[in-house]
Amino acid sequence: MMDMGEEVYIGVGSNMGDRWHHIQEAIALLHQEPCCQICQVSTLIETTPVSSITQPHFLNGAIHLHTTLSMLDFWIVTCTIEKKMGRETKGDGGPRPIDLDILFFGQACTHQQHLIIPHPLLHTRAFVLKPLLELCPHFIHPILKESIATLYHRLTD
Ligand code: PH2
Ligand code: MG
Ligand code: MG
Repeated sequence: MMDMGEEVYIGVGSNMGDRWHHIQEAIALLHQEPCCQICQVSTLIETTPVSSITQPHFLNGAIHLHTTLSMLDFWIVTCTIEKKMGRETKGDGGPRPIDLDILFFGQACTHQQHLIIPHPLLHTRAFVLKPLLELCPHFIHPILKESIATLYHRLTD
């Protein structure tokens, strides 16, 4: 049987140019990766920026995929796609054509300089939890030990 690898959830966002087209392009580039199998893409939703600077509204969604890559190799894939799509490495939180954030990599946890998994803010952000709620309401956050549905309802109810 084929090794399905790790169950991964990515948050995807765009607030520059043709946002829908950027997200479709990122999905197509992930689809081309031989070690990645896309399972499901959430509905894309228009969201108000959570930001200290004024910037355009986002289109946000989440992607469920399986990968046989290691966490670091998969992270390099996401960074390479961001770069290929014109993402600048300013890290100033300003508008971007594409943002690919690894939310969960199975139940794995890491805390490195540029990579923290699970994403440290995901339980505070409705623009992340709402798309996840559609894909995996019963997925358990490996640190908080609570389901996406519980985290979503705690934030929004
Ligand atoms: N991403 C951020 C900061 N703020 N706000 C929304 N609505 N959507 C995002 O994807 C987003 C944000 C940093 O990556
Ligand atoms: Mg982000
Ligand atoms: Mg990011």
